Amino acid sequence: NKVTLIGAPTDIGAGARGASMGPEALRVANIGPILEGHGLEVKDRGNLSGPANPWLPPTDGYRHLPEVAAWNRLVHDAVYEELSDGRMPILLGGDHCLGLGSISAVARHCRDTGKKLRVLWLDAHADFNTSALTPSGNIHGMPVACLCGFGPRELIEIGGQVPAISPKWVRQIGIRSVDPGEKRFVHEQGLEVFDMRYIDEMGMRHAMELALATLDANTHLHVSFDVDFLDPEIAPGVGTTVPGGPTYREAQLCMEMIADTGRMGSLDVVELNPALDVRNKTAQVAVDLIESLFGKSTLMRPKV
Ligand code: DIR
Ligand code: MN
Ligand code: MN
Ligand code: MN
Repeated sequence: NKVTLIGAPTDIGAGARGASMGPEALRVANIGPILEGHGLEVKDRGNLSGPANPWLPPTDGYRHLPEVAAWNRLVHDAVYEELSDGRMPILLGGDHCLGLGSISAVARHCRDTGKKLRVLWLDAHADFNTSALTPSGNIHGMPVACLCGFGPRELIEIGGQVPAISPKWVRQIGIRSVDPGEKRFVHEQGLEVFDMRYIDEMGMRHAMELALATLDANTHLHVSFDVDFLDPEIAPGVGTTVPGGPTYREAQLCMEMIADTGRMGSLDVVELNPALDVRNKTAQVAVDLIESLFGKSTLMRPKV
């Protein structure tokens, strides 16, 4: 059980500055030692180094496209290298545009090894915008669309095959903010979304049972954890808070049910913004939840 922490200190795709400080805040919240406490061999390969944030308005519907592409190539290469080495990559973001580099590398690894890929997208947002649909030009609102082949060539080609993934492989949980054009596109592409209304009506347990239902022994499960998934009451340190997210208990259950599958092969922790946090509490809650993702439980539990 070998994991590798990969820091990607950038806010290049975000609408607020500060997610570039995320990797260090997660280290300060003891992510490394806490994972070691669960019997994992942890390597921290430090931070990637990419272009600075020029903080410009959109060009042709995108903000900072060349810089976003450069960061994602770095992330892709690092994640792919760790997977090829038989280690589980944990991407410490950085904003969620980096899910593109990370998941395109995971998809490539799955093609190499004949594994089936499932992507669990924990987020307040669907991140399914395109340059025509986006209200902001911020590429952190576009990675799922890019992974599915809808985006500029320099982003969709990063993993060597277009599209990198099929919308059928994605399950989204916790969604409660989708832009008007994006909403139609999510529907057209048939993304499987367990939004907050679904969780209110059916409960986190049922949502996760369905989201995890088609995993098998040959599945690589990638978890992309946007910290704004969480209710802002427990996680204020993010650039785009949306009220009405999962509570601490609901989020714990979500993570524990993922852990129970034993299928998680890679993880992104993104959008943590220490500039907006309160005494690093959002980093601490994120690390606490990541601990559950790696098997922390209150009692001994029978193997399922
Ligand atoms: C909004 C905000 N949907 C946009 N997106 C995200 O600008 O595309 N915020 N991902 O975290
Ligand atoms: Mn592998
Ligand atoms: Mn996101
Ligand atoms: Mn989000």
